[in-house]
Amino acid sequence: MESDSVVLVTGASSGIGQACVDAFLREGARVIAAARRGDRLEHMREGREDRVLPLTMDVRHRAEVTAALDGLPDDWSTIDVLVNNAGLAAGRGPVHTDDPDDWDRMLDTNVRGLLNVSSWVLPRMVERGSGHVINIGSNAGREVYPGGTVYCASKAAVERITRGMRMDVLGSGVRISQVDPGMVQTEFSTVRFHGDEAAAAKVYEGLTPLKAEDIADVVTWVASRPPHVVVADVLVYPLDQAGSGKFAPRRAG
Ligand code: NDP
Ligand code: 8X3
Repeated sequence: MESDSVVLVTGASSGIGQACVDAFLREGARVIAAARRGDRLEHMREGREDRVLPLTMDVRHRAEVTAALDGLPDDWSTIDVLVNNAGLAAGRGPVHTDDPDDWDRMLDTNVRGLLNVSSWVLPRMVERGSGHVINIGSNAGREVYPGGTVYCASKAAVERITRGMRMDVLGSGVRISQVDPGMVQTEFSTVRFHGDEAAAAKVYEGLTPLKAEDIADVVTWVASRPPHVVVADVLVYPLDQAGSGKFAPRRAG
């Protein structure tokens, strides 16, 4: 990755995305930080106005995504690296009792949202003959667990999209990668449990989960390999995890 590259990070207002913004800035990049909560993005920009460009958009709505990206200032519109990170889980119940609105939120964000953003960025990369798309999947895309049916399906779709994209752009000079985190302590569980902080905190009790910065380190490493190298995919677990729902015995304290 060249210094002064332009990196677009979706889901930049929190967790892994926010950590990616900081990590890419440390690498010398300029970062377009995209999410729905524009107030947070404005806050992140403070003191680094020339290096961070907030972009408020809901990735679920293609017209909104297209309008936001069409409106980028000229010196920000050539995107060198896209980190498709915006995503969520909603609900942790069995599929037969889940709220179908939660399915829509997950599929619309994790799958259609990723495609909506890529549909603006990727053709321009292919036309230029350079660029790098890094999709954030999950260990949950590699296996399924009870109560995770639709979330796991959405992340399995991300994995198929990553592989297919790489085949589709083969020969164009564009790189396609995927980073699959295991358990990372972010706002993910608060969102999943619809704002129930106590239920969210329980997920991480007695374990040492990954930090968002651990994943951002991997993402910037993937992006900074020499141009002829494609890190196709990386799975990152905390020490205490060996699969979906497979954790070391919980320790007290
Ligand atoms: P957070 O909840 O902390 O961050 C999610 C980010 O996605 C927020 O910035 C949120 O911003 C953004 N987002 C959600 N919906 C939309 C939308 N419709 N349009 C635009 N932005 C949206 O969670 P994480 O940082 O943990 O999650 C980041 C990614 O990592 C997700 O794809 C998640 O599936 C994946 N992941 C997380 C793991 C974990 O254990 N935490 C493990 C494996 C994968 P805003 O609400 O402001 O729009
Ligand atoms: C998030 C990881 O295992 O909670 O992608 O589904 S898990």
